[in-house]
Amino acid sequence: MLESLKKQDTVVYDLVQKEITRQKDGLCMIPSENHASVAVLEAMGTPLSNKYAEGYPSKRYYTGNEFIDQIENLAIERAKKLFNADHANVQPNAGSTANQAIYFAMLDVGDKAMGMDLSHGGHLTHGSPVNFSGKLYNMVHYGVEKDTEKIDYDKLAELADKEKPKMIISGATAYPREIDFDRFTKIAHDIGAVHMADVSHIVGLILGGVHKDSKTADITMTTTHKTLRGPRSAIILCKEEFAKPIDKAVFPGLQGGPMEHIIAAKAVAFQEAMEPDFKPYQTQIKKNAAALAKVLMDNKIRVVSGGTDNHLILMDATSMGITGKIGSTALEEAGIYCNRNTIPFEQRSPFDPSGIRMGTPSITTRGMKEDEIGQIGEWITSVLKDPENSGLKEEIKEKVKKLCNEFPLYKEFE
Ligand code: DSN
Repeated sequence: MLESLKKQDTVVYDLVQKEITRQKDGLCMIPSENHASVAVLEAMGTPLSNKYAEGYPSKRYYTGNEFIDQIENLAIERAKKLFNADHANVQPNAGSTANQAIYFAMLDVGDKAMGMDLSHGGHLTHGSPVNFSGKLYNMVHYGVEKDTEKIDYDKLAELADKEKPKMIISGATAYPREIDFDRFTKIAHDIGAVHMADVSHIVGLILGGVHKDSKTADITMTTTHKTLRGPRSAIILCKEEFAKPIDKAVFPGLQGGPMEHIIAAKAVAFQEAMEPDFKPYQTQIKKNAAALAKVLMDNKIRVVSGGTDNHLILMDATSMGITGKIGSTALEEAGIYCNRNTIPFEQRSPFDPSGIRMGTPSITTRGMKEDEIGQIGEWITSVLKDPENSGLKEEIKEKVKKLCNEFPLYKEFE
């Protein structure tokens, strides 16, 4: 693969190869990343990228969309089947755009909506003051409780009743606990609000039957590249009554020509998620995360909320006497990739916060299970206990590489 690129542009080729080698030789423990299949990657790298297709299947503004229409329809049909949804829009380019489209469809500028606070695990687009969502809409935030570091649904209901938002957003990017989407729906509907679920992180777990479903939500969106393991992109699923405003908000509201090569890759990923090996994969992601949380806690590292119910762990690096930045940088030097993160009731800056977030979707894709997780947890602990020790980091990096070679990735890119 990549032969033409190699011949034509060695600069780009060399950098691509270095990145492939980094992914092969290191442990990706960033919970929002994954390793897509070669079939998904191939679909993205096709001449479908050349085609403009503003509009929707059979309602395009350009000619030449006979096969593009079939591809987009296939992606729509597979998404509807996979999620048992009334309606699917497969055009959003990214999670942020999908959320923007939903707000555009359901809210007017200045309207009140409610989302999880960023430092408690919410996403930037759930109303952070530095994001369009916080600037254009009157966003009220809920969070976790100080003692449990979990959502208290009774308090959430009280806040919703007091504030009366037009829309309630459930979902998070750094919340290690199961989300009760049905409870969110009830809370929203009791006050006449719309419930929008952002299931981007946990979508695979939901499809795998190891996390509560968001099917009662009025609108669900998800990115397609995290636990779903498809291309870097997003989709919106909704009840029929919201289909028209959602479609109008995506196009012509926000986007122009959809990326049909990415839509083709989404169709491939949706099919993969319907194959028999997908559910066991999701079950193993969750088992691996639980095993990792246990090793870390056994090693006296404070894990936010005392564990995990999903694919991610949020640890408090200050319990090791370091910051999230120091810890995540030291782990990177040992070939273990994760990200620094704020923790609930954060006292530090987002640039050098207290937390480190890590997850198991990518290493589970490689086939790693509890035995490997035990070893990885010990390596993580050693590095975090002694982050300045260059010899130790080099030694662990070599061990990480050896382990990764036992669970190889992308043989096609040798
Ligand atoms: N950047 C993603 C994450 O890491 O959770 C969310 O957009």
